Amino acid sequence: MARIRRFEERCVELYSAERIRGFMHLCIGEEAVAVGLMGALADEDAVVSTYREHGHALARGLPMTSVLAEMFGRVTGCSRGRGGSMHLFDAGRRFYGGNAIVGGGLPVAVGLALADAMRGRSAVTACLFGDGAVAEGEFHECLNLAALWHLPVIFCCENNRYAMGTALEREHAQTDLALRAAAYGMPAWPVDGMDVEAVALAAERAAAIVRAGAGPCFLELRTYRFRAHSMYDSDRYRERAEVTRWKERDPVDLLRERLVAEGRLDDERWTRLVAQVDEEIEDAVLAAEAAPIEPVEDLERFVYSEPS
Ligand SMILES: Cc1ncc(C[n+]2csc(CCOP(=O)(O)OP(=O)(O)O)c2C)c(N)n1
Ligand SMILES: [Mg+2]
Repeated sequence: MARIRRFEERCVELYSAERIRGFMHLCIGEEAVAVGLMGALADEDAVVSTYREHGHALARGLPMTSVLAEMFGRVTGCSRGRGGSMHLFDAGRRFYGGNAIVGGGLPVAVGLALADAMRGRSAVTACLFGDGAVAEGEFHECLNLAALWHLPVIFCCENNRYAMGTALEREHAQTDLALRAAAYGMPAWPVDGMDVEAVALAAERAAAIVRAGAGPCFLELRTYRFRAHSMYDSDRYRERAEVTRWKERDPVDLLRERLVAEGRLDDERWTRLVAQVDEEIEDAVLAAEAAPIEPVEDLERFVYSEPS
């Protein structure tokens, strides 16, 4: 979580310096969701993510160098620099985006799970999306089909209480999102998304249910983004006091304090850990800056798939 946090804090500086361009959405405050969930998945499982996916990608094991190079628009990026922050993709790690379309990953995830089921594989697909996606038609179509066909999907709703500037209660007639999913006949429950251990336990339980062939599960991961929706958002739709209140349950601090109390972490080890992370980040920045952009001759490649 510290690695994701420091990475994104550095991305803010790089964005201000115009090293990173385009849209950028940060998950600062939501790191426990990424880390808790990915720990419950195996290499053969699939992940479908959103545009707020730096943390998901790093926790899934995409190298920081390939993530940052992508954000710099370099050919060494995981999507050859063509996708940027919102389109991190790594088929080898079964990380199927990064998607700019709210809810756009849901049908992709159900399709992947259907393919795995048809091929008799035991893989599960974890599908991440925001509370905003729950208000869309495709959310309901996807949950319905996944439940009807007993598909191996863990639906992971990152409920950070806002869809851009729209608060949960201004968008949803029923704000208990797990209850909405339960209507499709799948196990669905709310989870403290600020507590990485709670997320990990819930994800392990959900993965076990789904892997056993019982059909999909739904986790409502209650979390909060500490920063604005994106780099272009002036963040004037919520009270400062609310942000401050949520920051009191900062997921990184919560775990660090717990580990210190249990005698499993001390200041020296923590400082060393942060220093290691910072070194990894600076190496990634140097590598991204040194990497080339895609040659103009390649611009038309991948419009159609290439024969292998
Ligand atoms: C289909 C679609 N409608 C609208 C948008 C514009 N849009 C981008 S992000 C966003 C809010 C989504 O909120 P949520 O799903 O809660 O995710 P969060 O940003 O909070 O992580 C909207 C409406 C979009 N990208 N795609
Ligand atoms: Mg949201």
